Amino acid sequence: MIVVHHLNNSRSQRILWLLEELGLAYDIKKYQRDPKTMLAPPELVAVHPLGKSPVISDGDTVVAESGAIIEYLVGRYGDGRLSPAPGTPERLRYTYFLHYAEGSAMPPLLLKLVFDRVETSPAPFFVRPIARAIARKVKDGFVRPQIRRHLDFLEGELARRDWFAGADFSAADIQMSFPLEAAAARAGLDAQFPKLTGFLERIHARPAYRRALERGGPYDYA
Ligand SMILES: N[C@@H](CCC(=O)N[C@@H](CS)C(=O)NCC(=O)O)C(=O)O
Repeated sequence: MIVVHHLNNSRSQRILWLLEELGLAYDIKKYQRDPKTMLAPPELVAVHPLGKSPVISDGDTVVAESGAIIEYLVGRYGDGRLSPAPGTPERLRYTYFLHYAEGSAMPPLLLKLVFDRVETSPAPFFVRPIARAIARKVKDGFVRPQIRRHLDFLEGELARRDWFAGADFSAADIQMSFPLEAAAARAGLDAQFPKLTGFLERIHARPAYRRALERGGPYDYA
């Protein structure tokens, strides 16, 4: 039996969604973030040394890292579903977006989250203005323009084709959902980007997405 080690409000929602799309049976082991630090509880370290989610186990096999989990599940159980045929331009785009989502899209979004916190966290009065000024400088000078560049790029991609890999929905769209949901929640992805907001509406309407939400529990990014 496949077990998903699922942290509330996290990237592991994508894995539940993939399993629902593939119609596979699975169990969920739920973990709650610390409400103050938002970090995962230490029990996750027993599953994988990094203590992050998602992680899955499938018998004795443990797989961490969303992209690797998606490749593992689609390769082992997909029977050709949710991934374009090898050797095609669609397959190359599929591979690209599987890596791009975590390797390129998430870092500036994570920086935004961190510097938003620096700006708003309580600090001694003599440190506060300096911390805020640094946070603002990094966000204005680097983070916001980077996020804008990514969103413009992605909007252009979806202007050329319906889904990230090509004409058909694939697991690359599942992988891309998290950075886009995060950008919509806190980084300016709005109606200026009609292809991207349309993408989010289309994925949120998928029955498998809805089922995954029911099983996974509350998810703020959606
Ligand atoms: N690139 C990794 C990122 C994993 C990751 O950072 N997961 C977050 C949840 S969205 C987490 O476990 N955060 C809690 C923590 O770092 O303690 C992946 O895609 O699997």
